[in-house]
Amino acid sequence: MSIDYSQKIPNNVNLADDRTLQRALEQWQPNFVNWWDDVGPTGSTDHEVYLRTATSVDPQGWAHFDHVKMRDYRWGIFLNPGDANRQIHFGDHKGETAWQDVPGEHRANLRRIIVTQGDTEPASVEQQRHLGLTAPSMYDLRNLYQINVEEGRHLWAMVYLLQKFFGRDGREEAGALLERTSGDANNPRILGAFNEQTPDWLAFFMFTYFTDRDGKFQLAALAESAFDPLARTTKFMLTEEAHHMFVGESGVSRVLQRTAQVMNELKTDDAKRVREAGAIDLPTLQRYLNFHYSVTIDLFGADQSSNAATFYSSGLKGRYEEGKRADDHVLKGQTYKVLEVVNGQLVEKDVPMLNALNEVLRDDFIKDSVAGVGRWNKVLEKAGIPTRLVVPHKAFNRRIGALAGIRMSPEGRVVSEEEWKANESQWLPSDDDRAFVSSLMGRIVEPGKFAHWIAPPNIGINKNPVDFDYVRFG
Ligand code: BYC
Repeated sequence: MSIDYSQKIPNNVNLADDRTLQRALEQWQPNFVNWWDDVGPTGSTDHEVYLRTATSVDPQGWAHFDHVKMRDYRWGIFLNPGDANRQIHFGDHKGETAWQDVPGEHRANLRRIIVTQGDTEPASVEQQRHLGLTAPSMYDLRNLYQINVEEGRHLWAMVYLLQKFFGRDGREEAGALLERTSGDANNPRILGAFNEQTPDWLAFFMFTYFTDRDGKFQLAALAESAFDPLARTTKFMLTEEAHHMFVGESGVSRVLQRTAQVMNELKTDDAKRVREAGAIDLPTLQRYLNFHYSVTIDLFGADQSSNAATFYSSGLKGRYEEGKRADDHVLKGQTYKVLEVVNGQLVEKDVPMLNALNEVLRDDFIKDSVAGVGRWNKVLEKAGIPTRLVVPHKAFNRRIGALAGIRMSPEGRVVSEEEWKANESQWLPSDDDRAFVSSLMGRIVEPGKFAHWIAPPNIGINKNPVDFDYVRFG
């Protein structure tokens, strides 16, 4: 399954054999490049960046690393190999052969899922577009650009499905993916978190830790799909996604390392003194975490959703690691616990599991997120700092589902509007926090040099030294 780079659009799907599709995609391609030029990474066009490019979809060596001019990055269409005998392994069609085409009755729902997934990819590029101007190092700048080009490629992955399988509707949707804009009041991106800003690098690291992890779980659920082309394309996207979450996890770890070092040097846990010394204080880090975690868990949708039940039963979207679960994979008659507020108290109630599948996926995400927060705490523990970061309660600061709009402390206590107002700036990043973090952001791009507020990484990219020239400025 090596990728043909001699084509205008690199691909491993024999695009040259389907002239109509090839023409449709070649018409979309310049619109994509215009979109990239307009709202992609600011001022990056002439930079030569040490990027990985997929050369095959073989897990044992799928990527090639080299300096590539950002403008010349080859976005393409890469699907994991197919298995002609693959069977649907959950829902009402369990045991039937997976679909190579879209069944008429599932067309609208599949289109909606693919459009929603596709919409997040360009949205994140738009959200991150100015970060290059304040990169804490050349190494970090390279990682930002790597993520940006791969999110662009993920958009290609969804546009391929739309254009190949959804005819004129698909072409229109592919166009609209380049028209909605993150944060635009008139034509925003579809999901809430993708209309928030990513104004500074702490927000970027939290976003890539938490929000890219939503990507991991949603893509993993789609990789189970009965619609085989969707399963195959999302499997390959997952291969790329791992690095994005690594950037977030290691980014926050490095911030913590520096903060802990400053706290130890000054022998203080006073946030004001830590700030004066040019590091990010732990309460600010906790507030950023609270924000990105709560906004991200909203991305799983309402805790009870008839859409989720339909998506599962009709085979469009499975659960995380569906194949590893030891139940009947149909789930009729089973129940799951969700939260609601009764008389000012949070209570659990049992609801049909099929309707609670958004909550099931959210809970899987939460487990995975908490594990990484534990690894962050090890950094503090090793430095002898007693403070620990924690994820807030699932009901904290929610905007979607039964818990939306309930005023809740991070520990999970229902609070009055008054108490919320009095504490909001302790629980979520305040204007002052954001202004402080923003004041630390300055562009540092000499090889091997790092901003004061973040520790250098232990190792570089692709076994290169940390002070390698990851970006050559044109
Ligand atoms: N914001 O029945 P419900 C990634 C809407 S991230 C705004 O619960 P459903 C990436 C919902 O659309 C992965 N609106 O919905 C990460 C519905 O609207 P309508 C992205 C929201 O369908 C970083 C209504 O509320 N992939 O890849 O069960 C960088 C009722 O809700 C939100 C996917 O999401 C929200 N947060 O669940 C780059 C996978 N949540 O139709 C990339 C595909 C819900 O009533 N998407 N609504 O107007 C899906 O599977 C589903 O659409 C959702 C929503 C799970 C998102």
